[in-house]
Amino acid sequence: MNKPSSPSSRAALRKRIGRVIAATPVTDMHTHLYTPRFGGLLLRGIDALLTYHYLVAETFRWNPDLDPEALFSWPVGRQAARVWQSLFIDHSPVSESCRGVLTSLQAFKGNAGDRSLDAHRRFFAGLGADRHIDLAMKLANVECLVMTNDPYDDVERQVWDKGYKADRRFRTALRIDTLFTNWPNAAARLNAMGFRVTKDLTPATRKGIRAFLEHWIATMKPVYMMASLPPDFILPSKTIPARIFEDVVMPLARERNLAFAMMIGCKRQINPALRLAGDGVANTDMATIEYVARQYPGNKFLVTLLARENQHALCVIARKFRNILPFGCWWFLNSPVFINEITRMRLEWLGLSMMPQHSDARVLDQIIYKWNHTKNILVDVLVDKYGDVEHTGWKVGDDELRRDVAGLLGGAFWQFLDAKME
Ligand code: RAT
Ligand code: ZN
Repeated sequence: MNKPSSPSSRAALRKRIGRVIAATPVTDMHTHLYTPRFGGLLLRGIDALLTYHYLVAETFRWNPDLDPEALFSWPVGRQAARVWQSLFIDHSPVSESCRGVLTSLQAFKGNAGDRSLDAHRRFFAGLGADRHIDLAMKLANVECLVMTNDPYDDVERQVWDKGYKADRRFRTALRIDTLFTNWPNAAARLNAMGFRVTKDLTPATRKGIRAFLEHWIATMKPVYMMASLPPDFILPSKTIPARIFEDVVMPLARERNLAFAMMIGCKRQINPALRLAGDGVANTDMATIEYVARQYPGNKFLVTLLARENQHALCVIARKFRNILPFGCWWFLNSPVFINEITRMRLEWLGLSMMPQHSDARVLDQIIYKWNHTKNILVDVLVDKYGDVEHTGWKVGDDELRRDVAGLLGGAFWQFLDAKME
């Protein structure tokens, strides 16, 4: 039997891995952040951090008398003050979302301990958007943020229509949920945008949808297309969303060699009163993923699933199909207990051919905590994995370590996007 490595060589390995992870720039492959050109769509600063929907959901738990409608009607500052009082002052902020606020504050200010919300507000008050982005990216060591760009979003579309100016810190991703979640509405709005479609999926309608996608691919130059798909999105099937996916989206994605990101497992609005905070989780039908991987070997799929129960099956499918790249610990799975479990499982079954994390940040400052918390876990996990390898006498050199970590923090994603399947 191999002898376990001595504590001192483990400590040395931990130091090496920690240094490499800290020094490696990150590509954050899915966020809800925007360039300054998108104005108010880019959320940042303490009030936005506190009114993040994860914290809003927790706040209602301590405020049984608070009508959600009332909270949402308040100015953001007042909402933030209630969250601060309930989650940071009346109780200690131990949940992952609360801890995240503190980690971000600590990175900016050296210490998050101030109980005065106004003191934290003063810190952010003087920061312009550009400087704020640079600072947050530096503190998180993120070199590239992939936005989520939805042509169905009227506010966002106006920015594109006026002319978008690329920003070297950001990339775009074309989000098309609406085509799959509510076709009658999607069709009406396509017509309003000048793309001729009818509610039946006639050849002319397929052409109209394709023209819409081609227009937005040309305008946005996305690095991938994406959709969060509802639990009842099953393939193959005769439903209109399924036909749009197979007849229109797949051929176009293949022609352009554009990966399609499938985010599955969100059960929208289980408590509609909570609005953005009202979504739940549902298991994914894994046969749908098997089907697309097998049926479309020339297409590429970035896949993240919301239910913990589906994570093992996703690893197994990715072992069989190289056109599947599992990514991230999404939303309700982005907490230490699950990041630890899922990252270990993926490394054990897929090696380094996966993307362990994306931030899903909706507020700029969140990139700091989301990456800091993940990197801490990645150090633990990699110390175990490289430690096990080194027990055999297979010493991992610094160059090899840097190569591997660069892959996990972005390289595997870019390589997958460039790859031609078949
Ligand atoms: O993680 C989140 O904040 C969710 O609200 C969603 O944005 C989800 O990530 C999505 O992209 O649909
Ligand atoms: Zn998201």
